Amino acid sequence: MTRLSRTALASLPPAILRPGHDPAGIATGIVHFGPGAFHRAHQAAYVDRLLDQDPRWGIAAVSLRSGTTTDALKAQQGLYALAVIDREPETRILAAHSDAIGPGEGARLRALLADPAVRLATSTVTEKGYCLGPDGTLDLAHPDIVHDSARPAEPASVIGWIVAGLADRRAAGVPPFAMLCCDNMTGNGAKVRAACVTLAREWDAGLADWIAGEVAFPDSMVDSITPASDPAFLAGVAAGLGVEDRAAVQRERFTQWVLERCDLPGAPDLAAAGVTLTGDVRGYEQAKLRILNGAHSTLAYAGLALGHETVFEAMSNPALAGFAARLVHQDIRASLPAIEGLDTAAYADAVLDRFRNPAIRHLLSQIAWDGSQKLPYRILDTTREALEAGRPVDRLAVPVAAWIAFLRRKALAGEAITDPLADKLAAAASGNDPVAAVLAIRQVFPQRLAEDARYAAAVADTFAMLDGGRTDALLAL
Ligand code: CS2
Repeated sequence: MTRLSRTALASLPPAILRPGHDPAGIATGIVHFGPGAFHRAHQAAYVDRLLDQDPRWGIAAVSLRSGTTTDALKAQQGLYALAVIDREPETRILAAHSDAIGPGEGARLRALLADPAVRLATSTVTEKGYCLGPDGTLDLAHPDIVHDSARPAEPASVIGWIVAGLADRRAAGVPPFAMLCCDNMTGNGAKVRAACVTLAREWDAGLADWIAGEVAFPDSMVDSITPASDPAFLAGVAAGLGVEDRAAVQRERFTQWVLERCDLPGAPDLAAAGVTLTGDVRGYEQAKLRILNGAHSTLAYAGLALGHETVFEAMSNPALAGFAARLVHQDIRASLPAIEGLDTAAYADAVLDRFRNPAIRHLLSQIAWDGSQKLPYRILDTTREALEAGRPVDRLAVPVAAWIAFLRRKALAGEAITDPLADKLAAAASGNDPVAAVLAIRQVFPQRLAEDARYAAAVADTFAMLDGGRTDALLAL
């Protein structure tokens, strides 16, 4: 089967929506690290719209570890299909990528990051991709950071590449690019800024001060449910297009990108592409991370324990859906401050409704990845605040207990755990007292939380309910 390409565009079936600009006429103005499905379905869709108005902002997709996506983008001249799978489905060809840089193309990446035409760098490399420690600051003992501290010319980490790019610009008298982190972390911009300044200080104090003073790292919140592109989905896309597309992505219709309002001189006008600018992005970030991602992780671990496979299936279990609704409305919302322009009750209902989309097959096992990196932002911050305020934590203990049960099942079955702390987690979860051993992992649970007697008892009790098959009682909490 032929591959999707610029020439193939003309012969696609009429129902397929085409780019509103000439894909051959776009220049690179944005460098993006981590062109996984989420980036291709989310930020790229906004930039595609922006390119209809201004051709300067094509994206160079950078992948430091695997060439699969960058090879597909190269083979398809940056084109791929975005399938919006909702009550009214549509397929649209995006033409947002002007370049792709895979592993082993460091010289090209270095040149691009120094290019004055590039005014924005963005990233979706997942929480673990930033090499942060449990307190959210750069982990100087992380192997990639140890490498980058010693060899600034050939970075291994994304943080190393950003700092190297900024260093080249400073040396050449080129204004910096703005750096926009699009991963699910609270204060994502501030964390990446601090990480870059810390690494730069290992190299050159003047560079660190320049980055701290001159480079914008706005916080942002991103949201759109994007199930992985599995072989069945790709086969369906190929059948619909009549050409093969190895970079196709799928997502729900809902999409949101909220960005801290700040001065980004020379950067693309993201507001013109539908991005919301606000003075209170932290509020949106917290609401989204705690409500949507918190409920997602809860459904994932509890749903897998109950034998469900997808978010839709988990939400079709009335006891589990009821539990999730109580957790969100009674425990999580109580931890959120008033957020201007956001009614958290309506927001929570809308989120739970999105989980009931029958057209989306979002695997719980996908959400269950990297629990050690996700749970602190999604559940543990809420729990810590609940304890401080004297609110109950029984329901909030359930996702953690279900995570420990999930780790234990995997470890005892000898199955791989996808998590940067996999070995440590497997060892802790397979022992005699899995709850105490997992709570003792300081990279996940801060001491004050793990050693709070009320919390430790709540996790132990809910774990015992799950382990003893008393799920009715658990979900009635
Ligand atoms: C999910 C997120 O995989 C996960 O952990 O919770 O990817 C979620 O679908 C997105 O954040 C939605 O915006």
